[in-house]
Amino acid sequence: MEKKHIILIGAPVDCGKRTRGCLMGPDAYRTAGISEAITALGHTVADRGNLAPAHVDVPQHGNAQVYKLAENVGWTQTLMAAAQDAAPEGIPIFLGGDHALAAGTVAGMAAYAASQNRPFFLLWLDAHSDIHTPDTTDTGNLHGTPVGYVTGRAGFVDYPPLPATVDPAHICMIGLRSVDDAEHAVLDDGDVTLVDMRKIDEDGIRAPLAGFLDRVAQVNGLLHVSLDVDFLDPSAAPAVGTTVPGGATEREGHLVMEMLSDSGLVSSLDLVELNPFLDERGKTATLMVDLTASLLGRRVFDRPTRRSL
Ligand code: EXY
Ligand code: MN
Ligand code: MN
Ligand code: MN
Repeated sequence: MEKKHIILIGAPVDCGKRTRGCLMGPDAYRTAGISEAITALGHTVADRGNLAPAHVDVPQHGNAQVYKLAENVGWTQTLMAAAQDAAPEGIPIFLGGDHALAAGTVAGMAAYAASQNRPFFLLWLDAHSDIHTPDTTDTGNLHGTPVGYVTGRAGFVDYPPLPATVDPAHICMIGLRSVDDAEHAVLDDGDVTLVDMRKIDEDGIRAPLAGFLDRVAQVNGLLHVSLDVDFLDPSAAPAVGTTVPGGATEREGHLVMEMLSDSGLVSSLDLVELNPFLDERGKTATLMVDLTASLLGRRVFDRPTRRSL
């Protein structure tokens, strides 16, 4: 496999929800040996350490439920800049931190794609669609809103203006099994490719993913992957505050990562929602590191890949 330069960026974002613990995520991945796993595959790694949110003052949002808006906006600013700074140098892997971080990472990578005149695509591996806005969320937990922000939905008035919005038709969500009514209102007749667990039960995970990757390849797209721990079944990945039973198996997770690796299309990766406080002797952190290694070329047997990462 072609050797790459991987840039690890710690994003200890814990403001996207009220349950604390994701702030320990980046160091849990380091403790689980993410750098060593990547260099063992022949890649080079730069660890940029943990970032901190920009300091912004924003008024209280009209929806009184909204939680820690200023900190979420500050993180979005920081990560949007960090993504655009890192992307030209290699493959950024954002070590979360909760899914609120994707507002900044996805927006930043979409801006980078625009600067390269390449179409931007997003693969959302998650039990949830995270397409709320600050106005539609019932919980006020902004980790349920990053897709709403990057697709340009109204209601993100205090967030940075988007250099480039993400076309819903360029988003594929796999693993869905917990979608709120206000999210159905956007998704049911929308353009996001929806692969819920029922579809995976019936058709497997390979076919829908292969179809999406073919679409990305046809236009030489740039693909950002956002992997939420709760995409996986809680029995395989218990260390997350928003577990939903009936998730993807460990092998389905590896198949997704191996197919992504073979496609050669992945430009960047979020690892989000790991809460080490809820883990079982590092089981979940280790699985997420192993999945990252599969994305970066780890195989039991070498196979003629169609394209390297
Ligand atoms: N849809 C629910 C909410 O808006 O609070 C649950 C969101 C869970 C978000 C996690 C990151 O995927
Ligand atoms: Mn201030
Ligand atoms: Mn999520
Ligand atoms: Mn989720």
